[in-house]
Amino acid sequence: MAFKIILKNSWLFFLGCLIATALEIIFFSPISPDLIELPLASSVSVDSPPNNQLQRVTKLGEGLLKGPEDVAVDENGILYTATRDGWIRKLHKNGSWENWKKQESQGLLGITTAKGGGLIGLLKFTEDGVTVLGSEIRFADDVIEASDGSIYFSVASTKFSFHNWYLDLLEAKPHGQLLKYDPSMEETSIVLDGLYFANGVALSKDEDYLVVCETFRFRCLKYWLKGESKGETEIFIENLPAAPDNINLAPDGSFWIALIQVIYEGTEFVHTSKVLKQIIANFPKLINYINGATKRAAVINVGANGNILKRFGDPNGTVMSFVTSALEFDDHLYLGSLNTDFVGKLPLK
Ligand SMILES: *[C@@H]1O[C@H](CO)[C@@H](O)[C@H](O)[C@H]1NC(C)=O
Ligand SMILES: *[C@@H]1O[C@H](CO)[C@@H](O)[C@H](O)[C@H]1NC(C)=O
Ligand SMILES: [Ca+2]
Ligand SMILES: [Ca+2]
Repeated sequence: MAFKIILKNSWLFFLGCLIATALEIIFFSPISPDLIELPLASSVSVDSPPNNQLQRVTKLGEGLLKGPEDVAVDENGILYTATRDGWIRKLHKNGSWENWKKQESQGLLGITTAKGGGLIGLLKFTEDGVTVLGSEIRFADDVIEASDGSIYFSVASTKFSFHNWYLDLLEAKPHGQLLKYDPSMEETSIVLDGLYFANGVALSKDEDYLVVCETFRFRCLKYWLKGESKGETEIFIENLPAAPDNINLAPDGSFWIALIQVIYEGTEFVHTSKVLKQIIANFPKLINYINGATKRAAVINVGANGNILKRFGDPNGTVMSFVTSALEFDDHLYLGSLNTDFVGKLPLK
């Protein structure tokens, strides 16, 4: 009899603990999730037709560069990248790397060369020093400068920071923005709000529109800067086979977009359940099981009309994974990644 009561009590205790944990997970969850619209199964697979071109890259600066997310090349052919140790490094044409500028933050992502010389990240770096663009920004992502000096940049999330980017994906709410910094007024204004993780930003060849990618919406938008449609937004490309990160204009007027596998194959169901998302968000180690970014790499070349022209991949991530940017220069593609210690270089001809 006594044994039964103890057993009953321990079950009650167990049940109580379970309920308390569940309530705690849901009420103290760092996220209030929505569901993710996954790309249609019919969307072309990242690996179709299968190719492993990204396994053939030459590794630049191997061992020196920690997570070179973005790359930029200036008119003299000098390559720049910002790495996770806070350094901005330059690759000179003679093949030697220079530790150029160091900043406190390890979260400097997108960079672009400035028209008047130097480099623009969220900060502008010149030989003379560093200038801060605009106000307090939690999670700036990519940046581009127009020929009139305006600087367009994306804020991936106004809620989560770079270190918590996966929570933003789990929450799946549109916390992203596209901003414009006007250097003559020294003012920053919002161009587009309510974006789903605003990431890569690129200007078209004639600067008549810009493209901004929404990572976990698996699409990129076109925002018209000139002409009849000025101020209007339309879809540039949607239903991408993986999540778009940085985008760069190619010399022929097409664009290179890096695609990241933010959802590990077979774990899509997590993104269709709010409770599961809350549980995962409470146990950050679980995120490693559902995030496929480090498992493979893919980049696509998209024409100005939004058609996919070329695709390159590393389907099993043997050489490169988590490729976040692809930049074409002098018949080569330069590839940045958050999971390598080098910049990849691939001949295009
Ligand atoms: C390469 O060029 C840079 C910039 O001109 C120079 O500072 C560096 O010393 C050169 N390195 C070698 C090994 O020649
Ligand atoms: C990855 O793919 C390459 C061919 O593209 C193959 O040679 C290699 O064995 C694969 N590695 C793994 C771990 O599957
Ligand atoms: Ca860039
Ligand atoms: Ca990015």
